[in-house]
Amino acid sequence: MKTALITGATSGFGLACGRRFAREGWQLIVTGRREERLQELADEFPDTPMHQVVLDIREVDRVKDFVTSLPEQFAKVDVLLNNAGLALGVDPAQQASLTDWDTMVDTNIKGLYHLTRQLLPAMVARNRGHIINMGSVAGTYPYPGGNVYGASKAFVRQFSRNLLTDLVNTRIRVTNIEPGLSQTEFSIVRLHGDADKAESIYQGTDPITGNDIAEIVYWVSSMPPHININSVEVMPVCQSCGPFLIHRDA
Ligand code: NDP
Ligand code: 8X3
Repeated sequence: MKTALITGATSGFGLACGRRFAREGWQLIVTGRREERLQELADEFPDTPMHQVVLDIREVDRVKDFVTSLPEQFAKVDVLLNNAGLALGVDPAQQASLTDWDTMVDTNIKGLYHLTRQLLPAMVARNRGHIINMGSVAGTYPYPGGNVYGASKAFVRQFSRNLLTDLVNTRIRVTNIEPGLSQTEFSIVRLHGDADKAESIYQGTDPITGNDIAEIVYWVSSMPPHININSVEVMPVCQSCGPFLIHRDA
């Protein structure tokens, strides 16, 4: 039985991916801060072996303990889905909260690379594994208010490429998924709980869903072992890239 470790499995993409891999007969290691959501996922799939761990990915010492104390049955991770992450705020840089910036860096960058670093030696020893990182179109294209969030996802994109370079003499695969506008709890979190404002972001659009991303994540993980999908950039049809901005003096 194959094993997928999914961070941020309590909502959105991570939850949808958990369901998808469970339906395909994989066993799961699922993490997130909301214990009741992890339990709900386990209850939904009573026949799926599931190791649920309440873990704040920013607590890097706990990340290490989490990896070293994986039960024997779950210790051989075939897919690591580094999905836990968030955006906080849409203010321009000169007004943005430094606390929010630190939280994004600690979660999207440091949490992701600590967990990856802790798991990699076992993958290299087995010469097997697939690291799937959740990047974003925000890591490639700038937009107003994207500042540190976009920069954190640019880190994820380049880290993914550099991992591939370091691992070129192994069978380990690395993929960066780069979604655009997607309806999850992402915007509610970004707007600090303002659900109405978050809903308005998706009004009149046909956004990506968690199930859409789960389909893509499962697809990249199902490629023949000699194939590595380096990255998948995906937007809903209603989205495109903006023009360059030019400010003209009056
Ligand atoms: P959700 O808010 O629905 O899910 C985010 C997940 O991340 C939750 O399970 C949450 O779990 C977890 N998480 C956040 N902070 C932490 C933390 N400190 N420790 C552990 N887990 C944490 O949003 P999405 O599903 O949309 O987001 C998933 C990923 O996809 C993120 O990396 C996001 O940046 C990225 N993304 C999202 C897009 C979108 O438009 N929605 C587009 C492109 C990329 P809990 O709160 O229980 O800890
Ligand atoms: C989330 C997509 O465009 O809101 O990463 O930054 S976007």
